[in-house]
This record gives sequence, structure tokens and C-alpha cells, in this order.
Amino acid sequence: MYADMVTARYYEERLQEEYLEGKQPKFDISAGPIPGELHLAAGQEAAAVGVCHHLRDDDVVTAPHRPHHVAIAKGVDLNRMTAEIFGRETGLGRGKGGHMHLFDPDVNFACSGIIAQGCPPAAGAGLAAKKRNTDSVAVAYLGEGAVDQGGFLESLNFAAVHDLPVVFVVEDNDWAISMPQERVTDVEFASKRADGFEMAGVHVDRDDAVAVYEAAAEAVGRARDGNGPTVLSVQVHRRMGHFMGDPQSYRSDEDQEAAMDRDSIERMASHLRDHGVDDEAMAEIREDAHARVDDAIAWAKDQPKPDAESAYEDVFTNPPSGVTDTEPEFDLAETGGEGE
Ligand SMILES: Cc1ncc(C[n+]2csc(CCOP(=O)(O)OP(=O)(O)O)c2C)c(N)n1
Ligand SMILES: [Mg+2]
Repeated sequence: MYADMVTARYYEERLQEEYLEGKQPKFDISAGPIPGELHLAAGQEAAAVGVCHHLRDDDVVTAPHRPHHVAIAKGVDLNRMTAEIFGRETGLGRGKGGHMHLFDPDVNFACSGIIAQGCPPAAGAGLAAKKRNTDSVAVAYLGEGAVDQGGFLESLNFAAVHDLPVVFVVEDNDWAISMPQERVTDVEFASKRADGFEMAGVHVDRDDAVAVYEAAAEAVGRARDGNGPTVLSVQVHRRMGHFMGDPQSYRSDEDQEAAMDRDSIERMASHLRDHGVDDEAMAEIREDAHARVDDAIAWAKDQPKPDAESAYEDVFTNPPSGVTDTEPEFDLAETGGEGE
């Protein structure tokens, strides 16, 4: 768990550097090696590892727009995920999805830029597992800002009424972009939402990966044993802006400092120290993690970009008539682009 936490943190530090390249001095969101938005999850690692370390490859995970820590903890292919973020042909989605749309069928991972979007597919995966009589489970990650979405609430009802093996993990980082939770939601913890559906609801009030692991053991175990769904809310902290380039003018210095002070990775390190893991062993884990990340980024940056001609491929799985075999309506040569 510590290895995945430091991998996720370092991965995002490196992405941050790469992302800013070419985007300044005037913030140009489409410039540089990582085009588009980038939402970093530094400070939320405990929620990812604490749950995903109970999961197998055949268990399904859906994540929202802030997915990297969860993807890493679920075992998504780091090279192909990085190539996707850099918009390369060998990326998980052939470079067309970007960092919010990572799909790795080998480990049953998907994410989406639409908040709460992962809840209905997770309920569907839970239904599939039940119908097929397997003991695999589905986990839907979402932010506390998504708990008023219909997709979440409908999925809770569906999972509850059919006793589906689903765990809804709400990462509560206090903020939905610039909106503090208490201004839009009357329940303090998302786990309380479970009460209305007569399902289990558990809240973990610390950035404590071990506490999350213990709570998730019960929730995932309940699902695997056929005893129904759980809402697990986990208090985490957003160390960064909502997205790269967010000036965070809506946020007080105290709030930002508090988020920086409550570092789940430091907390995990001190837990390991208390249990006899020495600093040297942890330094080795960090070194390995950093090498893995640096290798993935170097590999990804060396990969080809997709051809502009492939823009129409893989857009529909069952194309409506008229969509297949159509020529682009513009002349690619006239755009001056060679896949840019
Ligand atoms: C259905 C939908 N509405 C609005 C948005 C725009 N949006 C993107 S992120 C976000 C806030 C998400 O907050 P939260 O769920 O707490 O996740 P966090 O960003 O804190 O990780 C919103 C409103 C969206 N992506 N999807
Ligand atoms: Mg949030």
C-alpha cells in the first residue's frame, strides 16, 4: 500500500511538471505534451489503496475525473495509462480519451469526466456478477460533490433492492471545484445517504490508509459474500487546485495549510515505522516507485501520436447508419495538421 501511495504521489508530481511545459506564461490549456485539463489527486491516496488492495483483477472499479491514484492502486498498466495521458497511439484509448477517460479491460478499470457517471455501470457490473454467480465485486469511486447526483442515488436504490455486490466509495475532500460541501449537501458524511436505502454506511474520518483498509475489508467482504452494498465515505484532502491552473482564490490559506499538514503518506510511513519497517526499506520502496514512474513517462513520450485519419475510428461501437465509411467532411491537408 505504501508503494502504491508513493507511486501515485510521485506520478502526479512528474505529470505536473510535464503538464506545465509550454502552457505558460499565458495559460494555454491545449499546449504542451499533456493537452487538456488535468485533475490531480495528491492527498487522496489513502482512499485508493485502502480499498483497491482488497480487489482482484476481475473486480470492477469505476473512478471519476480524478482517477490516477485509483488506477494505480487497481493495477492499471502504467505505461499505457501514461501514453493515454500524453495523447499517444499506444495509450489505453489510443490517445483519444486523455487523463479522465482511462479504460483498462485487463483489470476492469474505467473512469469518466462526468461526475457520478461510474455508479450505474458499477451497479451493472454488480448485477452481472450476481447473475453469473461469481464472487467478484464492483467499486464505484465518486467525490462528495457528486452525492446529490441522480445517477448515484438511483444506483444506491438499485444496488440495495437487488442486494448487489457493490461498494460506493465517496472521497470527501471538502470541495467540489470551488463549492464547499456544506453549502450544497445537508448530510455531513455521504455514508449517511445509505440510511435512506437501508444499506450499510461507514465513514472513515482520517487520512489513514490502514483505517480505510479495515473499513473496506468489511465492505468488500460483505459484497463478496453476497450480503449487499455499502457506502463507504473517506475523509481525504485536496492538496492541489481542482485542476492544474486553478488559482484557488476561493480557498483560505488555513484550509490549504491544513490539507498539506494531513499527509496520508507520512501517516502511513509512521505506521510502518511503528511496525518495525526501517527508513532504509521505505527509501528503497520510494526509489523503485520513482524509477517505475520515470520509465513510464519516458516510454510514453517516445510513443507515436495517432494519425489525424484515425480520428473517426473507435468513436462508436455500433455506428448509426451513415457514420461508418464516411470521409471526413474537411480536407485534412487544409487544416495544416499532421495529426496535431
Ligand atoms: C454531471 C456533471 N456535472 C458537472 C460537472 C463539472 N464538474 C467537474 S468536477 C466537478 C466537481 C466534482 O467535485 P467532487 O465530486 O467533490 O470531486 P473532486 O473534484 O473534489 O474530486 C464538477 C461539478 C461534471 N463533470 N459532470
Ligand atoms: Mg470533492
